Amino acid sequence: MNVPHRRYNPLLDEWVLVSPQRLERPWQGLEESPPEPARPSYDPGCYLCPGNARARGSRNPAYTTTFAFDNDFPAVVEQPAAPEREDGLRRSQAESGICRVICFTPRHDLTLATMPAADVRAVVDAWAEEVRALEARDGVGYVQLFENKGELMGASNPHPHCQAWAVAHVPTLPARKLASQRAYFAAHGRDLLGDYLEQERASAERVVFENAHWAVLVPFWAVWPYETLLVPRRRVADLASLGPDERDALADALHAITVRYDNLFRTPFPYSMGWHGRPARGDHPCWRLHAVFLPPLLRSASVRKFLVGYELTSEPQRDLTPEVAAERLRAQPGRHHLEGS
Ligand code: H2U
Repeated sequence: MNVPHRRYNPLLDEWVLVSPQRLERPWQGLEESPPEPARPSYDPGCYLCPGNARARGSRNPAYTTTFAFDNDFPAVVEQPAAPEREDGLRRSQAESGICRVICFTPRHDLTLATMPAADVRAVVDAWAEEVRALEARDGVGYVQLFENKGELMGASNPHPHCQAWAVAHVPTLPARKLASQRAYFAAHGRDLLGDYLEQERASAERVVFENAHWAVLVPFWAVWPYETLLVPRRRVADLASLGPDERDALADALHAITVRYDNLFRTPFPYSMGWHGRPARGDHPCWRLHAVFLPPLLRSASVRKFLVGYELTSEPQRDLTPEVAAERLRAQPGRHHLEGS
């Protein structure tokens, strides 16, 4: 479909405008500066490296695998928060919770794309355990796990890490996904993402990578140029429910997609990645665990997609089709471009 059209996102119940011809327009706008040169394996000035002092004085242990700690600058806190208010159309709600930071490895210079498979598996285990432990705490309604990678995405530190924010309310996007998956399950008796995965595997057009337990695809409704969806072949609703083989296969899938991202423009590919597991409370047979990768780069390592004018005021718009994006990612070698060089 090489002409402008709209596509529906059944998970978020919203539309995206697809304008493939827009990539032909000349670009005289911002070019991002090239990423910083190779990093050292240990940086004495890094707040997240083993043995170093953090910004508020705590000292990291000399950790040798993953390491998680309470965020020193949390977005939510456990103390009793502001009371609820309703004043006409002016409504506010108390919010409370816990913010954690999870370092993937003691090595300052690595990423999910360049870490050994066994170490990525350790990250998967740390994610599952962090989410499980946070969900077990009183008053937690949802745990959002996310990684902001690269300066372009506003990461404040290049040391490989992610964050987990446990909050009392189910936030806006997971709440919308809950409503959509619930409605679909009520109407069809099957889960929405399971049916979607089956349809995509049948045509294979948008599938980038598959192994025995996971698939990575550019969703039909992708907004960001090289956005991908990582989804398990079995309906599992949260990270902690993944079995050992599924965790190994997840490490393999994470490696596969992040390597292809780096290879695409031969740069450490920036992205925001988020896990969407089921809400912490209640039974959710409709929910299938999934992760989204939302990378901003469009044309090269230095030209990004801006979601501004029409996108901010009307609806998201993308410039290349999800099918072309999937084809380009699929064509990338599974071996990292820096490996062996
Ligand atoms: P980002 O790179 O995505 O901003 O994540 C880094 C997090 O680490 C950030 O939330 C926390 C910041 O608050 N942090 C600490 O908790 N202690 C520090 O000493 C530095 C950074």
